[in-house]
Amino acid sequence: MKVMILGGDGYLGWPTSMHFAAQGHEVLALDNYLRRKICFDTDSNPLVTRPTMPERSILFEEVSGKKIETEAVDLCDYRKFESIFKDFMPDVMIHYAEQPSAPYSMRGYEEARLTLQNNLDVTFNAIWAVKEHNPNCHIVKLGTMGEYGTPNIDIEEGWIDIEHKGRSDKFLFPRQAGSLYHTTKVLDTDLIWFYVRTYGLKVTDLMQGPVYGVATEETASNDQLESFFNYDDIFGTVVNRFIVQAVHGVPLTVYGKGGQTRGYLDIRDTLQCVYLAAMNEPDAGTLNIFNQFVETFSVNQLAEHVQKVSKSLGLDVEIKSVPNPRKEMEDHHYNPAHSGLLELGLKPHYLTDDVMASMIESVLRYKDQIVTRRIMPRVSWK
Ligand code: USQ
Repeated sequence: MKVMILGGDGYLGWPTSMHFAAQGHEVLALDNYLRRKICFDTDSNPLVTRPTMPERSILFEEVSGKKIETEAVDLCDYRKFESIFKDFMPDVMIHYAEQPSAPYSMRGYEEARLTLQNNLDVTFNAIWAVKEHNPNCHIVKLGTMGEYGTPNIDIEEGWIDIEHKGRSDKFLFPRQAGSLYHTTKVLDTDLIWFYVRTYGLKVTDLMQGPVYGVATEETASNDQLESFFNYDDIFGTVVNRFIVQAVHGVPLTVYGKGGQTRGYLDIRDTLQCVYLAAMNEPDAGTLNIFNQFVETFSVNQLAEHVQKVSKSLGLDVEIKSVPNPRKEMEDHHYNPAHSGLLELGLKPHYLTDDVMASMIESVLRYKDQIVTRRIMPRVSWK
C-alpha cells in the first residue's frame, strides 16, 4: 500500500513510518517539526536528541534495506498538502499531525490558538484532499480516550444507542474533554463524522490512551532510531515521567489524590493497532471507532509499580503528591470498552515488571542528561 503519514517525525509518527516500511509498504512521512520547535521553545527537550527525518531515513535504510520518503512541510498550507497528495496518491493516510500536549494547550492565548488552529486545519485539509482527489483513500485518525473524559457511566467504543420517549437511535458517545488539546480532538471527530456521512469517506478513528516506551522491533539494531523520550511536564506522559524521576532520585509527582485512571498501552501496541486499523478499512460512508489501550491504571498504581521495580534495581524511590495543576476528577468511575482491536487480532504487551525494568535500565544510561527543572509542573489550568 501507499501510506502517507502526517506528523511522521513525532513520538508515534516516526515509529509508525518505520513499521509500515518494514512490512514492505511505500511510506511518505510528512512533518513541519512543530513538536521539536515547541519542545525547544518551552525548555522541554527530550532525554536524547534524535536525528532529523532525512537522517533517520538514511539510518533506517542502512539497517533494514527499506526506504522512507520524507518531506518537511506545513500541512496547514492546503495548496502544498494538495500537491503532495496528488503526486503520491495514498491508499491510506495516517493522521498524527497535531499539537499533542494538553498542558501546552492550556499555557496561554498563543498556545491555545496554535493548538486549535493547527489541529483543526490539518484535519480539515486531510479530509478535503481525500474528498477532492481520492475518496477511496482510508484515513486513519489518531483521536484520544481523553475525548470522552471521565463520565459516571461505562464508556462505549465510540457510539452509544439511546432510547428516548419510546424511540431509539445511535449517536457518537458523549464527549467532554479536560483540556483544549483534547477538545480539538472532539472537534476533529465531529468534522470527520460530518464528511464521512455526507461524502461517503472511509475513516477509522483510534481513541488512544497515554502511551509509554520508545523501543520497537524496528529500533532493535540502532537506538538512534528510537522515538523521543520526553519526561518534562509538557510533553512527557506519566509513565515515562515517573521512570525518569525514579532514575533521577526525585519523588514521583502524583498529581492530587492520584485516583485518576486512564487506559494505557506500550508503544509497540500503538504500532500493532494502527497497522490493524489500516488493514481493515471501513466501507464508504462508515466511521469506525476503536478504543485503543490495553489495560487501565490509576496514577497511584503506576507510581507504586515504578517504586517496586526500581527497588529491585537498587533505586530507592519516594512517591509524593503535588497539588494537581489540572482540572480533572481524582477519584472516579472508569470502565471503557476496548474489544474492537482485540477482535481484529491485537496481541497486547502488558506493563509487566520486566517491561518496566527494561525501560528504567535504558533511562539509566542517560541519567546524566536529565534536567531537574523540567520535572515539576510549570503549567496550571487555574
Ligand atoms: N499525571 C500525574 N503526574 C504527572 C503527570 C501526569 O499524576 O507527573 C496524571 C495526569 O494528571 C493525568 C494522567 O496522569 O490524570 C495522565 O496524564 P498524561 O500527561 O500521561 O496524559 P495526558 O495529558 O492525558 O495526554 C497524553 C498524551 C495525549 C494523549 C493522551 C491520551 O500527551 O497526546 O491524547 O495521553 S488520554 O489521556 O487517554 O486522553
